[in-house]
Amino acid sequence: MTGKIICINKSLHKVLLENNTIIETTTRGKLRNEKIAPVVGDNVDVNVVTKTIEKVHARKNYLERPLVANIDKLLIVMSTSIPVFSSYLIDKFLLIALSNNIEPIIVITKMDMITLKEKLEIRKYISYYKKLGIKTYVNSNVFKIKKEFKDSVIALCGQTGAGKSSLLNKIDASLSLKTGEVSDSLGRGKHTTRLVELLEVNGGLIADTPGFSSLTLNIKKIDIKKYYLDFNKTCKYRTCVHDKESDCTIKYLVEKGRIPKWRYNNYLKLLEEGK
Ligand SMILES: Nc1nc2c(ncn2[C@@H]2O[C@H](COP(=O)(O)OP(=O)(O)OP(=O)(O)O)[C@@H](O)[C@H]2O)c(=O)[nH]1
Ligand SMILES: [Zn+2]
Repeated sequence: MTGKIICINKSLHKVLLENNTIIETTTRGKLRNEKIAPVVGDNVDVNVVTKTIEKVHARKNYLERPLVANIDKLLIVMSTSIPVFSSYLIDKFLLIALSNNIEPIIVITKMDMITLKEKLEIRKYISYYKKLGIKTYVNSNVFKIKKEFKDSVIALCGQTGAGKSSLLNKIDASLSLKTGEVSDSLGRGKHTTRLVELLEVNGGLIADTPGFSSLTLNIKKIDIKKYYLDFNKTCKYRTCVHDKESDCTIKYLVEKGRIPKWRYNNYLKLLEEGK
């Protein structure tokens, strides 16, 4: 029977089976011989009689820190104020998600804390991201955000205090996560290193670890433009990274106001962080 590993504790691998039951398995035998180490999130074939994992399916993505496979969606939670809004952080998380074959979804919080003028400013960012084809919601739109959880493995990231726990509480009140404290997204101590666990939330699974907020960029400079959606254009030089080169399509589009300056400045900053 197939299932998904939701938790690993030493040699015990908890698997959520397709019939919605949970079974505790080990990796005795074949897998061990083949030196395949299953991780949380892996889709596996389980022998329910011997309670062993027999096969690990191909992964759609694999992250080392936090150690987890097959994340479907990354919710990028960003507040409009306190902590201050940062399009740079959004762009960074977008890049990390897209380069790892994860669908990014932006959730803006604390729209109620800003003036009308500031709201218009934030709306400009929201429409640009939407234009790029990225789903962008405000956190009051719980109905739409809830739907994203169904049948998906979701991770949350964002600055401390952005409203991640508050959002999860709105999505599933039974989680009763503590908010407004220095804590991780599921209300536990920040410095206790724990293993990732997948929890059932609203018909989907959520990866329970604050580790996603400190995901780092691990991508070559030349590859950044591939995943920086509006920057994957052909310039005079094939190897153009849209920085100091001449005849650069992107720089032309920025000059003409077709790509916003902030988006280009964030790109240059991320380019510096590339390998
Ligand atoms: N006014 C307002 N306050 C909010 C909103 N969302 C969250 N908050 C408040 O912001 C504070 C921080 O929210 P949390 O949900 O704890 O933030 P977090 O992202 O989980 O923070 P960490 O656990 O530190 O990562 C809490 O006091 C929340 O009540 C919102 O949309 N509007
Ligand atoms: Zn260029």
